[in-house]
Amino acid sequence: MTDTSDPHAPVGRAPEPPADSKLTRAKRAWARQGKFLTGRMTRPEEERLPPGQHLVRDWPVLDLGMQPRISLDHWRLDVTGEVEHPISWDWATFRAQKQTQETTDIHCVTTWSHYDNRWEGLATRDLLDLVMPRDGAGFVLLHSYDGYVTNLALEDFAAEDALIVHSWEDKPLTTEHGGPARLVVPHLYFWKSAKWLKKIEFVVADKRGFWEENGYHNHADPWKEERYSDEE
Ligand SMILES: Nc1nc2c(c(=O)[nH]1)N[C@H]1C(S)=C(S)[C@@H](COP(=O)(O)O)O[C@H]1N2
Ligand SMILES: [Mo]
Repeated sequence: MTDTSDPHAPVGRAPEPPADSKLTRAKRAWARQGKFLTGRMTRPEEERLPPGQHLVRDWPVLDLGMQPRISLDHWRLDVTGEVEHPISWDWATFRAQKQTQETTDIHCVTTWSHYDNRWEGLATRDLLDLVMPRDGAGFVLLHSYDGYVTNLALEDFAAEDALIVHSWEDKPLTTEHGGPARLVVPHLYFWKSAKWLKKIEFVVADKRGFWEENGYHNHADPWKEERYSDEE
C-alpha cells in the first residue's frame, strides 16, 4: 500500500497552466524583474558591466600603501555604537559564525571590473541579527587596521550579498587583498569594501570616510557612475 501521508510525495503531474495565461505572463515578468528577491533587484546580463568599466583578468591590488600584517592571535573584530549587543570577537569566534558563500563581481572606481569572485564569510545580515542595531542607527562606519575608514548607509551594509570574508576561491584571503578579513559590498564601488577590517561602528549621523572626504562620491553606485563627490 502506498503511504499518502507525506505531503511531498508525488501525486502525479500537476496540470500545466496554459503557456500564455495571465498567471504565466505575470510570473515571467516577475522573473525578469527579480521580484520577490529581498533587497536589490537582480540585473539582466547585458547590464552586468557598469558604464565606463572594463574587464580585467587579474585582480589588482589597491590601497593607501601600508599593508598591515595582523597575526590571527592578535586579530579582533569589534562591533560598537548604536547596537543592542556589541561584539568583540577573536579569530576563532569569528570563524565559528554561520558561513555564507557568494560569487560576485568587483567594480573599482579606477574603471576595472573583475567577475566571478567566490567569497566565503559571515553575511552582514547574520551579523545584524546578532548585534541588533537600535532604531536610530542609519549608518555604518568601517574602521581598518591601516587607519582607513569608509562609510555606508545601513541598507547598503545590509545588502543580501554583502559579506565579511576570510576566503577567496577557497583560499584564505591574502594580506594584500585585506586578510585576515575584509568587507565585500558587491553593489557599490570597491573602495566601500574595507580591507583589514577591525571595527564596525553603527551611528545615527552619517560621517564621510577617507575617500568620501577626498573627492569620491558618498554613495558609490557603479550603475549610476557615482564616482566623484556629490558635494560642493
Ligand atoms: N583598509 C583599506 N581598505 C581599502 C582600501 C585601503 O586603502 N585600506 N582601499 C580601497 C580601494 S580604493 C579599493 S579599489 C579596494 C581594493 O581592494 P583590492 O586591493 O583587494 O583589489 O580596497 C578598498 N579598501
Ligand atoms: Mo579603488
